Amino acid sequence: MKIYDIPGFPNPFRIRVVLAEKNLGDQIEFIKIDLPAAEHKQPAFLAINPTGTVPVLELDDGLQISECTAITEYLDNLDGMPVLTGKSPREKAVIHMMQKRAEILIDSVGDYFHHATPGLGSALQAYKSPEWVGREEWGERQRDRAVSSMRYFNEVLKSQPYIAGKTFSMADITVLGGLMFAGFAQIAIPEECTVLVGWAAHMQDRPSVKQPV
Ligand SMILES: N[C@@H](CCC(=O)N[C@@H](CS)C(=O)NCC(=O)O)C(=O)O
Repeated sequence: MKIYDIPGFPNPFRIRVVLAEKNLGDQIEFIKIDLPAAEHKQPAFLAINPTGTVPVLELDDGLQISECTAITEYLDNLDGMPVLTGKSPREKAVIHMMQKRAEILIDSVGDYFHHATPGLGSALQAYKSPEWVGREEWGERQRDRAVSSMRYFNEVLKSQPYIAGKTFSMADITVLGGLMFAGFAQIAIPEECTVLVGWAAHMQDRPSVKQPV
């Protein structure tokens, strides 16, 4: 299998944690996509993923799967023993619900970073909406959305050890990716979110998070 990504970026991080959790790292060939050079916006990459984002998983038969949730579902179920996406219908439903909420966090941070800050630099400016449509104001609203999301997860974690309940799941990985991205985009976690901060620190002890593939 191949993965198109760029190491150290938040969404690629999500899949690299999954690979570590499932011990699949040695089955993957990584192909680096140069995001700051806008390689992901060129026709060759858009043919792989029309949304122009990484990561993308490519199977040996050529099928290309984008979207971290879809990639995680595939990798987690490959051995018939899912540990990140739920086993029972109830577990699956809750994990997917919380995964969607976690994606609101990571996507809001991404929208703020790309639209209200210089983002990844000048090569990508051409792919943003022009200033006159209120791009920056919209971007600022995404930052507020990300901060509300942090407050929400802080409340969730007051009554359960993990984002989707009693066990570690892909939703935890997504929130960690969101907080990682927030740090990069200089969106501070609100001071009162001490439970979220403590949880994130505790998650760093997990081998897959400490050392993703
Ligand atoms: N919903 C997508 C998000 C992927 C995403 O936004 N990836 C970032 C890298 S962290 C990206 O490719 N950004 C490039 C851009 O938006 O220009 C997923 O789950 O895979």
